[in-house]
Amino acid sequence: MNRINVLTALGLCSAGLLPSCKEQVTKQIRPNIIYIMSDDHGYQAISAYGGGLNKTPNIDRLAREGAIFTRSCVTNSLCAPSRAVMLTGKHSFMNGKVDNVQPFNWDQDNFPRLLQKSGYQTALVGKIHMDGIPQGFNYSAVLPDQGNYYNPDFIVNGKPEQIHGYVTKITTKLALDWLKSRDPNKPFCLLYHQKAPHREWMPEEKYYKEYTKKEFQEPETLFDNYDGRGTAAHAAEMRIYRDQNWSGDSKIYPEVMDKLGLKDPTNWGRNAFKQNVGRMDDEQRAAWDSVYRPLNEKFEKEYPHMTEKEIAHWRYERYMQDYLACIASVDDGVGEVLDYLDKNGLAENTIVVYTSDQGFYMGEHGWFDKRFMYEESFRTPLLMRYPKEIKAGTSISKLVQNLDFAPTFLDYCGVEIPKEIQGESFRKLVSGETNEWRDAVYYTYYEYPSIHMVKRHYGIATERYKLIHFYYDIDEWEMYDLEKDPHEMKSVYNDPAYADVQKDMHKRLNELRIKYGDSDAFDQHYLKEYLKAVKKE
Ligand code: SGN
Ligand code: CA
Repeated sequence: MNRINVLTALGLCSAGLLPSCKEQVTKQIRPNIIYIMSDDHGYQAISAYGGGLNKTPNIDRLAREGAIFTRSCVTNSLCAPSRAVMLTGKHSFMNGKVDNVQPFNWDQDNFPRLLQKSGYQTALVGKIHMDGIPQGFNYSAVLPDQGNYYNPDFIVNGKPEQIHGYVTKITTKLALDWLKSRDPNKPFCLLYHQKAPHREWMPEEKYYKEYTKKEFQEPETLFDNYDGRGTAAHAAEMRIYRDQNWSGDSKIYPEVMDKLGLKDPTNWGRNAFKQNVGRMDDEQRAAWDSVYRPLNEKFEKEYPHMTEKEIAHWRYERYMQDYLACIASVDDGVGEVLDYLDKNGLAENTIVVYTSDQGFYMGEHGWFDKRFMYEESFRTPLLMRYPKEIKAGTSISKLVQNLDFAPTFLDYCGVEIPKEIQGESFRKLVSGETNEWRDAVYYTYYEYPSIHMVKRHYGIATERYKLIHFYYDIDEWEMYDLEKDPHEMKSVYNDPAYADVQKDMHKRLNELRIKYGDSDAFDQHYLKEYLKAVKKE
């Protein structure tokens, strides 16, 4: 399609029939973009990263036919802030969306809008987690807030609509429907954002049938006691064993909880469970019960005789079964979209990116959730295919960030990168044209006090070291040597052997804060706004 258009344009050009023929040709050969983002998908759960937990054949295709980034990371490991960074190419303290609570200002520039202005058709499908009608899109079909797994509500071009079925499959269908209905003569940019595998993990029927039979190997640090780290790791409320709830997370029916005397003081999990399965129709509910009821019955019998360790293992496995089953549907969706590109001759000229809004803990340090600047949540998967420029089998270990997407896409599409954008285009890095790249990144996290109780922090990561400052109701520094301590088990802050490194890391952190324009005044401002906003909720 694109080639034919180009030839037609060239024909017309040589016949002198088009006034601005050079412009026409460049416009028509501009690449398409499909930016796929899932929610809370840690790199450990993508087989191309070698974790061994599950198989993601379709996502892996992107690595095989394109590039895998082994140290791609976020600037702020939380959903809505990460999305705001991705759209604007600016750090949280610059785009204003520092946490999940405060509003996002859609009036500022975002890369889809800049592409749209330059002739692209743009669409956003799935989770965006920001109020207001998305701006910069010819079509949007988004989930309100977190969205639901079964029979979800969508907001289609501003209008609410409930769609029957399973959210991951619906999101894929909406994306494909839009691709099929677009104007084939214009380049396109599609943001295809899955809600899965966000908590509380509710898989699709065929996959809960399969995954509830699976067993998983525990990570080395499942029984971490946080010695060697500061107050923040101890205080966080994200332990699978202690902080996941029985009904919402582990899918133990409220009546079974009652029989076993299992507690849920706030009823959060019970309500979530009722709400989640309450959305199902009779058929969906019967299918669910055919698998989860026997599982509950088995647990009811075994629980009274289980040791603490056995319960911990059970909870870990229950979590992994549902979490990874949700990812299986996400992977199917990627497969369908790649098939569509193949069948329609679009694979060559379309940049396909797979990433997540942040990483996630799968039992490392005993945790689930994210937020911390520690590796599992700081890093996020990134795979990218663009046969025209990226060699199959490329692996990039440089520190790229979600801050870089906007400038990278604008670069590929020949659109000028606005000055206020803080990220950098990694186009030449991934094509192999250069190996020059930044060697340190800056991180901020603000949402505290809040669910999971991860303290406010900011920090710097280089390829080898990481320096983090936890502040607000504590004032503690931590530093890690990732080469010697890849699981970040022991802070070496104030260890005399690292005195020089520590001094240098402090200096570099200050430089980054100046470079990106961060300051204590910003912290104070956002803190005030945050406390005001949570009071209102
Ligand atoms: C919900 C989840 C949390 C999660 C936040 C933010 N609890 O509150 O575990 O950290 O969303 O996630 S739940 O019981 O309601 O599922 S984010 O990805 O949207 O930032
Ligand atoms: Ca998320």
